[in-house]
Amino acid sequence: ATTKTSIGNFDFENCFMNAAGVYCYDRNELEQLINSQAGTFVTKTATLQPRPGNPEPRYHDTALGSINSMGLPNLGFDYYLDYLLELQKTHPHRTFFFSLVGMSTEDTHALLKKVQESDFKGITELNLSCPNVPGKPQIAYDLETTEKLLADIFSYFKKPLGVKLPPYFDIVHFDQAATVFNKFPLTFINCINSIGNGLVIEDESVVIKPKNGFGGIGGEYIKPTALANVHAFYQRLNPSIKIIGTGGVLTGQDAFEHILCGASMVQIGTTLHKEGPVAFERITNELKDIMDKKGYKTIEDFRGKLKYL
Ligand code: RRO
Repeated sequence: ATTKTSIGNFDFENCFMNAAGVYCYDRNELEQLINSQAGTFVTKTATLQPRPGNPEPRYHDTALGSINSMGLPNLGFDYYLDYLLELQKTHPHRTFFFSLVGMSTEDTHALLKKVQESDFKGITELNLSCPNVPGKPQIAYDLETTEKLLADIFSYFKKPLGVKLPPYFDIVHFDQAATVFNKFPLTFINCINSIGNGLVIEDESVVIKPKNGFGGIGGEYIKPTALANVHAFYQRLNPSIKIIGTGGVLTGQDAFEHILCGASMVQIGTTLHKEGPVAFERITNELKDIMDKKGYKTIEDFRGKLKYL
């Protein structure tokens, strides 16, 4: 079996990649992803200026997943764009993802205008779902703001663009969000970011410092929510908007389920943080074994074909 895939007009040798925030802070980490089995990478979400992020400890692994309140630490837009432009010369046949968001609406437009004016030929992922910057709500929970933002963006942005979404938890919210996204020429949506503002306790204490321990939850805890979001949008979106499935992928079986729900690409966050880039080889082999047993030759043979009772 092959796990190759495509998003928009771009082909990828493997449907697995990192989730933004994990293994993508600097050139050293990104280079390890390039040299792994991953089909591509996405950068740490970049802001206009570099940011140190929240005080440490700000990431903690648990038996069933992780909690983080990183606070958008990143090396700044120029650092990641310079590297991506360099990779276009050294790896001309590969496509990489550039994750971005501004600390304000004005910054977001400034960032996207810089991408539009640059030679960047890859795919841009606009992060509408960071749960960890004090005083800044997850943008995509406000659909009126999101619709206006996307309308303004698509007036000047003509390159491939997708959005990283927070989990939604109500059928009416799936309906309302899909109605907004269907108005725009999005290349993809990515479901889901961490489940925002959970609380992990060990030994009578919180485990991370920022926000008195509140942080985004990832890993095994979140797979059912991630699958529901992938499938809810798969049922509702125009088929030209591809879906990236993220959340709770520990094994090839988890990835198989994301693809059954409609995902064209599968991202790995908490498991990549725990295991390192060798996770891509293990999970890819596990998915191929499942496909071989079932007689599926490509992921298109079962993508979106979830069975109902
Ligand atoms: O940096 C973070 O705290 C962070 C971000 Br921007 C995000 O989108 N999701 C997350 O879990 N952490």
